[in-house]
Amino acid sequence: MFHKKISLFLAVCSIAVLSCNTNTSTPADNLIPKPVSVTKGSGQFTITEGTSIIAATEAVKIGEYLSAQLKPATGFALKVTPGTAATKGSIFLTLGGDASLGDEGYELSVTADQVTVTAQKPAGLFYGIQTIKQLLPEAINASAKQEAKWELQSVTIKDQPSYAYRGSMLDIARHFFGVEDIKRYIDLIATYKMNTLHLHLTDDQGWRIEIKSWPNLTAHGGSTEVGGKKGGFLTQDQYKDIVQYAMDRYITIIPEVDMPGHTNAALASYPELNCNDTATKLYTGTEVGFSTLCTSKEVVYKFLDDVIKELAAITPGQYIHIGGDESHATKKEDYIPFMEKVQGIVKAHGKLAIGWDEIANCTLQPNTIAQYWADAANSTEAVKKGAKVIISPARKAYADMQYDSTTRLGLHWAGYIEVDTAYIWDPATLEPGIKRENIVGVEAPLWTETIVTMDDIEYMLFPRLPGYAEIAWSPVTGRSWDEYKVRLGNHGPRMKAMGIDYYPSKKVTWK
Ligand code: TNX
Repeated sequence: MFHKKISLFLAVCSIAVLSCNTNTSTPADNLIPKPVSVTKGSGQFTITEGTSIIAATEAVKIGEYLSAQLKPATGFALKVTPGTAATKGSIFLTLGGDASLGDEGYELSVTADQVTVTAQKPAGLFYGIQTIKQLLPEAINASAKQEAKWELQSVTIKDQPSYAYRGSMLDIARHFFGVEDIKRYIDLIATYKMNTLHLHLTDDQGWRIEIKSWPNLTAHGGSTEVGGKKGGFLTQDQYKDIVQYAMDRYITIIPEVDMPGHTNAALASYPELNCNDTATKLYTGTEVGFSTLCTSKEVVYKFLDDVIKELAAITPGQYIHIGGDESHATKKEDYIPFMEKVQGIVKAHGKLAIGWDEIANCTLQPNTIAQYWADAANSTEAVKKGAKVIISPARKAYADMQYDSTTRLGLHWAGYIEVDTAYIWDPATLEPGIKRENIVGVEAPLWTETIVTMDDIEYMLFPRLPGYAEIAWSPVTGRSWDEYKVRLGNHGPRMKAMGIDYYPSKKVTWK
């Protein structure tokens, strides 16, 4: 009996050892997005109650963000002190260093004595902090106090993004999502070093941003959503709060007002926007391409001028997205001068325009960006006209596409997008006519015809979003699915600790 017990004990031990041996990687091996260079050292730094955060004056706010990020799981309230020199046992955030790191790059050094993040600009420090979090045990992502040793392995990391534009889009028009959900969305994309959130604010099913000079847009046009339930909208104050929250995380909000199609909510709210002067009915279905503003009416341009003026005034970012997709109910000869005129309105209010790839049919203002979603010919045409392109190919980057035929949410008109399909592509070689130098970056849009709750959002975004973030951030050389899928699998407990109920794809071995 005694011997049996011992041998059972030994058997269990050796299995434990074996399973440990099969996964000896450390957090530094599993970073997403993968840094440009990681050199592991020996020893580790331990964060304790007494660890202080020392930050350059311009970085005190970032130091406070770090302290707040570490607090829930560690229970420590780390003190942040302004300063220009590190002391032993501190986390030091400092500006300067290697100029080649650029506006968003950072260098992170972890030794037994201290952690130092160096960057040219505060944004780089912010990204360094995201890396620090991923170097800590996964329990750091929990929202309540955990028992863990808060150790970071010694390492030197040099890192900077491949693309300047790294984003996601959330459609709050088909189903409305309010301030708390949008803030969580911002936190989730910030974790993966994305810097842009495109908000699709208006569509056939709802107008979701308060426009003071046209109040019925939200009073009536925002009152429902897909499926017929009560809708909702953001007041300008709420929008400003979101913009600030995003800015504190180095994320730019790009607001989209879609036009001349996808406008039923506006057409239902103001009869004069229709060619027959008759308001349409509110729409709660999911068809596309049936609505259009009356492009020959002066009042329509007065309307758009007011809308863009109000939006520009509360949007510090330089871009306003003017949609332009799927305007099947607008004649092409009307669509072209309309989109050209609206680009002018955006410019008059001091902003630059982005349009979905159909905008390539028009004369483009210098600096208008085309967003490639469906039509390679359009996008290539935009490049020929000198425009830069955001790469969001539906067949690769649409987060509302189902993973496979069993996915309970989402659509599949552009195909099924398993986690490997979402990862295995390179924006710079996707289309022969769109080269690296024509591309500002990558965006993964999430349309919400079938997405009703924050849980639904997270299920569709995860685990694809970390891959999109990596495509936008990490060098293409050295990227491979076989290597990435191991990191992603090891990342599972982190997503769980963040409270994300991700799709457990069979293509990945989950830790
Ligand atoms: C196409 S993408 C659309 C959206 C839909 C989406 C659903 C684009 C510019 N237009 O209106 O919501 O497909 O996947």
